Amino acid sequence: MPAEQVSDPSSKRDRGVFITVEGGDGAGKTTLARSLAECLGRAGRPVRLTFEPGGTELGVRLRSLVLDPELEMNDWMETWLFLAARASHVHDVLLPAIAAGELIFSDRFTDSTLAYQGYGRGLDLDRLRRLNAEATNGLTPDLTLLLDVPAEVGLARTRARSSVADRIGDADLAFHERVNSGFRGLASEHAERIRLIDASRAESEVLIDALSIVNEWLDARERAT
Ligand code: T5A
Repeated sequence: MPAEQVSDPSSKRDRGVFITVEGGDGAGKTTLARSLAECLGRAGRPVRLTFEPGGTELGVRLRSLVLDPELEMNDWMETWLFLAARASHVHDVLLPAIAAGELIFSDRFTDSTLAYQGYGRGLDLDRLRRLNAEATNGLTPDLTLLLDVPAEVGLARTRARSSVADRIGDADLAFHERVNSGFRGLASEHAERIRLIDASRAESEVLIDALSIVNEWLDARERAT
């Protein structure tokens, strides 16, 4: 497997910063991304928040298809829908925002495909990596915050919030446990990019850790340029 390109802050003086927030269902990604954006915005670092599957009109429509429990599809069909949503997100939102020098937080990106379709569904990881690279035109995040929470805790959170079923959230516990251990494996494989955060704690504690990781990374980038 080719090594992932390591983020070099000094080479990115004029471009934006692309940060992803990843984790299993109900890990608290959306909550954290919003709070981070609020804190960083108040500190004079405005953030663009976006998400997958979604982020564009096409992405949002594909999201409703891929999560629809009434629709039957095999695991590769599911993968292609996520990848199509990603291609649209990269082309229409991420690349222009990076070129414009923005600070971007995306709720999920390529690691979700490796964790859910690779480790969760059992699809070939190298093929998924190649497809991710094609869908993203080689774009990799500068930094990834991985929220780690036991699968049953995350699922209990999402089910407490809504009883509406979705094709993936409703998969069995063993599936979500494979996804979580896949995410942890990715964090060890890409320790230079992925920072693991214990998300079983209170929202405020998760936010403090995440904020300190992001501020440290941004400060290091500023010092290097
Ligand atoms: N998917 C996605 C793939 O299979 N492959 C892919 O390539 C991609 C991109 C949809 C599904 O698609 C799959 C993964 C998903 O199954 P999604 O919309 O991001 O993706 O789905 P979820 O992860 O289910 O999103 P959720 O919004 O449900 O979870 P979040 O964002 O992790 O959690 P959040 O912030 O909404 O919080 C959930 C609840 O918990 C509370 C919140 O208030 C909320 O009620 N909460 C906490 N409670 C206690 N302590 C904390 N620290 C808390 N943080 C949040």
